Amino acid sequence: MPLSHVKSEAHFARAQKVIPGGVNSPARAFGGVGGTPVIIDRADGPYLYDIDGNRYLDYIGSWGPHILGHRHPQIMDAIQASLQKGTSYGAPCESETVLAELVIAAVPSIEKVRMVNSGTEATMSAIRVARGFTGRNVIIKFAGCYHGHVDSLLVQAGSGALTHGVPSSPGVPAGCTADTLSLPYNDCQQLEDTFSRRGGEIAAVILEPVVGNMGVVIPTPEFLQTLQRVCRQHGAVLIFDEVMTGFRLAFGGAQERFGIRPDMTTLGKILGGGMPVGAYGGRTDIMNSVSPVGPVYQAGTLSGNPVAMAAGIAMLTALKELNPYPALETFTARLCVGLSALAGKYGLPHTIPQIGSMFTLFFNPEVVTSYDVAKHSDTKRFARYFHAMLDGGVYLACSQYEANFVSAALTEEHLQATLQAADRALEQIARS
Ligand code: KE4
Repeated sequence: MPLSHVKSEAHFARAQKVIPGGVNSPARAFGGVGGTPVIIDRADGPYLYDIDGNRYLDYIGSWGPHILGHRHPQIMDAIQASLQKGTSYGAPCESETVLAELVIAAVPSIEKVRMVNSGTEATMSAIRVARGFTGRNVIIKFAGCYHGHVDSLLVQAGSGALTHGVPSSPGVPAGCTADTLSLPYNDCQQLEDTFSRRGGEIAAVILEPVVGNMGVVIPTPEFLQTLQRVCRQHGAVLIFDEVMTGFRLAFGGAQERFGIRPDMTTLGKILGGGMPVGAYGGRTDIMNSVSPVGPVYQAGTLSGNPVAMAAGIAMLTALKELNPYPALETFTARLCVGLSALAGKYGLPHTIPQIGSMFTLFFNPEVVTSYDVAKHSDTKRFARYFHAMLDGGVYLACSQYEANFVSAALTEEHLQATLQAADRALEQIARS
């Protein structure tokens, strides 16, 4: 039974008059699934509540940040306490150092770290630093990976760019992307060949060490090992974009799971506990090229904002205390086994890559290893599944080319409710 979205529809019509597409980020616009985005009124624990009074089990958690669920007491208390001391100083404060120390303790490859305000700022800055440090210009990225809306990285990008069918954006001058090479993810041979031909020009390779932005795509061990080897051989900076996977797949991120030590790492999402925080960091020799120590300029009025730092400190402290990762892995694995059984029961070709608390149900019979495979997914069938689940009170990522995120606020009761909604949804779409 479809839910009532009368108020959301009315408000979204109003929003579209004053905000492009009615959204401040295209990923929220339901472009990949059609229909009208529900307007959220509030969130608590595992739930989102829209302005029509509908309640949803939340499987995006603000696209990753809310690994402990919404309004976690430790994070909310820290934000409230910080607010009593003001909102922003434009001068150094203790909490910036405390959060930097927590990041460095959690991610050993990070020896020095700079806070910024978004994942995009983190990757944009990391690219500039890698180019400044090496004196080289060429950057390698991988098709389907999304690293924020950085000019030089909006080439065959994933996430909203892929969802909306514009993986390489207009408005980016050719000069900005002339030095960006986009290779197939998980393709060791093309990586090797590119380095053989142009190794001396390559400043950095940036990748999602587990892709979330074309749906979940897991790297082969050989791919990661090849990456590390060729970067070291040719003096290129290996950048793990862990904006999504950092503190998500393990406390030390994907690099902890895979035992790979990148030269630089970008972070965001969970790091801010729901507040706007990004960060980039890595080897001391590289990070010492950043102003004011070195010549590579990067700055930000609200970087290291004390309220955001307080939220990040509370988040990382809670994650260390609670260690939710084993339970998240078990929950997510059980959920995906259940979803796959249901999709199979209704004869729906699918694959469900899952790692840690990230998963995607691809309506695609092939195991998705790269952009070329992902793009053959049945996005129309996904759209019907998404809306059927939404009507069932389950809020999934609104694109086939996004990851879902399980939070520690979800319990057995929620797992069963999700599978019951999926049973109805998958039966419904199998019939249509
Ligand atoms: P932000 O600038 O959106 O904070 O971070 C950009 C970014 C960088 N790197 C990775 C691996 C990312 O996943 C992101 C942002 N992720 C998307 C979701 N796929 C954010 C959602 C949105 O754009 O609204």
